[in-house]
Amino acid sequence: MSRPQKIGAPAALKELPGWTPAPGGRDAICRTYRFEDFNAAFGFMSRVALMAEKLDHHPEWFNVYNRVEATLATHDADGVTELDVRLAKFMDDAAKAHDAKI
Ligand code: H2B
Repeated sequence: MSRPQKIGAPAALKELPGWTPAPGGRDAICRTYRFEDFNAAFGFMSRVALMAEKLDHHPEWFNVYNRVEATLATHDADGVTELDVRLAKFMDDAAKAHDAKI
């Protein structure tokens, strides 16, 4: 499968309110979501996991109870691509569906 070209975090972030550059100087974007409880957070993660498999594009993420910290980058491209923008938008929509507080 051909992988998308690197666009870089600054270009991607113009399309993604709520997302920020990942710390540590790597070309990646991140966002933290907070939900009502673990059930809502894990429901969100399940929804995103199914899409990640479909896209063959997977988030780096960390969950504690109602909080999900997500980092997106395309490892094959060594940076941020349109695939990350696509997954980020899907995650924002899914977060709304699971009543994310942020
Ligand atoms: N996810 C992300 N975020 N970046 C990748 O480059 C990537 C991936 N590559 N998921 C895929 C899987 C690749 O490792 C497999 C072999 O297709």
